[in-house]
Amino acid sequence: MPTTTERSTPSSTRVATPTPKPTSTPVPMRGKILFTSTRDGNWEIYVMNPDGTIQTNLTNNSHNDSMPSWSLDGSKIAFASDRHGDGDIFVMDEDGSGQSRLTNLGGDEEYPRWSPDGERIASIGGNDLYVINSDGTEMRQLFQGGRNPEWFPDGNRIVFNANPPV
Ligand SMILES: [Ca+2]
Ligand SMILES: [Ca+2]
Repeated sequence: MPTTTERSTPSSTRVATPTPKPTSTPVPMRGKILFTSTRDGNWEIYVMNPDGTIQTNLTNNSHNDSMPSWSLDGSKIAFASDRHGDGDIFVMDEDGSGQSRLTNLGGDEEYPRWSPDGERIASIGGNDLYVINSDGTEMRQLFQGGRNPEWFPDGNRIVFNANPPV
């Protein structure tokens, strides 16, 4: 008489639920647009939603505020303002609070651009290319005769229009 042997099958194998892994470091997306306008009588920096709603004047003074630049994480805005006579670089929080002056050269400083790590700001002062720490320290001239600086994503290089004096 045949004997039946019961095969024991392994009880259900537990499959670990895979933990989703981020493919890259997420960059905060604030979904806001910075722009400048003279609609209130002089140059001001505004922020609005991408659909044009909730337009807020962040500077709101009687001097010219322009050339806004987001830090990569969206928490800070660098900009140029002539509120102290000539153009200087300022930094403010994303809601317009905490406005502080970073530069004080005799001429106009303009075109501020954040380094990718938020530690430095490139700008043009008197037609020369400068880099300054975002806390206002260690301003250094990098090149005589330059415009329109932009950082490479690696933060180690800056591209700009060279216009050296003749
Ligand atoms: Ca203004
Ligand atoms: Ca200045």
